[in-house]
Amino acid sequence: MVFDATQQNAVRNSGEDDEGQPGVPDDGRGLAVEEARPKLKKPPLFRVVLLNDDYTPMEFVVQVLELIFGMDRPKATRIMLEVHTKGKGVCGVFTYEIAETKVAQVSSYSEQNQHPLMCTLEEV
Ligand code: TYC
Repeated sequence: MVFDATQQNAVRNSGEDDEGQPGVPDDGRGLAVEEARPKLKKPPLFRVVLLNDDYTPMEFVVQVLELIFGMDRPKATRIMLEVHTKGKGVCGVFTYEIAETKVAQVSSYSEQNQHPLMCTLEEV
């Protein structure tokens, strides 16, 4: 993360007398400078949620979780079974672009293999 430490706010300080804001250095011309607060915000995060269906083979879902979400087989199997029994399950939490890309990859890989497997985004 890059923060421009040279950003400064000019703050009017009292001129000749020595009564500026405490702790704010005076430049001798009636102006004091203080560091601006960094204008950084955490990006919004999105859950990629896998949905159950009656047709996609369990083995295919496990492969998708390994291939697209980088899970090992035990974790992929656990998430697949969670989706199978509860109707949906979280594959991971990502920034918007990455989450959208994962959803598109799941759709395209499932379509290529003629399975109706679906997943969606949920803002965290
Ligand atoms: N319910 C599917 C079956 O019985 C398996 C399945 C699991 C499908 C998870 C989709 O996201 C899914 N073959």
